[in-house]
Amino acid sequence: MCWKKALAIAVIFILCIFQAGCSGGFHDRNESAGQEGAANDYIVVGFSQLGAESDWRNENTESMKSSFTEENGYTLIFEDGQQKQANQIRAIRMFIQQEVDYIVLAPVMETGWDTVLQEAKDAGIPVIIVDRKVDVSDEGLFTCWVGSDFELEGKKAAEWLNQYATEKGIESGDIHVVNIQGTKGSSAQIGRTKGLADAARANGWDLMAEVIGDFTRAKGKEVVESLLKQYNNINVVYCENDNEAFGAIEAIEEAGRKAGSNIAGGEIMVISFDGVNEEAIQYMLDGKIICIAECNPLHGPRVQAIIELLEKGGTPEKWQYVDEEIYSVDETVKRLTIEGADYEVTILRQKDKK
Ligand code: GYE
Repeated sequence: MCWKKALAIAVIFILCIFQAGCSGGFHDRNESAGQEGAANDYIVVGFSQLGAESDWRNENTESMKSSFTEENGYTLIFEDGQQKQANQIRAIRMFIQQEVDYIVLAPVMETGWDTVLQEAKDAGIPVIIVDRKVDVSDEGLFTCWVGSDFELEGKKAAEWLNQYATEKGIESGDIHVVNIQGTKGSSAQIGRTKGLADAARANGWDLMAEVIGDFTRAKGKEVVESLLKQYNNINVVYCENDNEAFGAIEAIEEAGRKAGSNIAGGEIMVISFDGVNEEAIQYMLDGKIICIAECNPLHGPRVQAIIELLEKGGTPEKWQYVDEEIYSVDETVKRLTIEGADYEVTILRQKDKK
């Protein structure tokens, strides 16, 4: 070949390499999207987290932050709603203005999202709901949801109590239970409350009170303190998360009572949800929380997988439920059967300490 032709081929080759190097990754992104300084080839995710009320929430935030890193090809815009739906709506509108590629929403409550999700849809931005659900008139307003089956968690905790009482010969009328509920109107509260209320009705337990504890330690303590003053026969405290349980135990001990499983001997049994950290495990090993229905907060990689599928043009499953366990320190109940399905109880022992 002549030298001119060879030179032309070489120039084209170099230009191709240069072009590939500049596009730098698998996505070309709109330059207006993302935070100032964000490179235009990252996937921009706006995540509206609902708050920082519990250990579960902190683990969840951590999981999301460690999935949506620049190293993984993302720019994350994180907004903390501080338990207020209005803040979350404002964050979503900001994400729309910023033309993010995806909106991820962990909604504080179920209702009230139709308008803002319609706005996201009109802007052509896919919305992935994580953790709690949204109750909207048109399910086409969001791409998919990933989280826990909160009612099943509640059923497991209640069935554990039912089997424990049966094994120990405790009459159902002698179960005097109070429910320390989570944030009113959130899926976790609605599902866990229903799990207990249905079981109480079916088994004939005395469900004495349902009060809001906001998923926090401080509120959990405050409401249990006043319930213990109001009723002297409470023997089961069902807390809709561990932080409430930690507060409840403080209130029980400050009232001169003991948190434990021997309810016939005057102890107050504490049951809860989450089981995300060492503190919760320690409370179990100390025999103060008797049973925990696990709630898994590690949704970062799950949402990341959903986005990767969408990027490839795939269609994620609309409802993605996470498998969860039930833990106890007491060996009385080893297996639960709920609506024909069997669930093994994971018995924690000292050696399981993290
Ligand atoms: O159980 C609780 C948190 O929605 C699953 O919210 C979540 C719940 C979790 O504050 O600890």
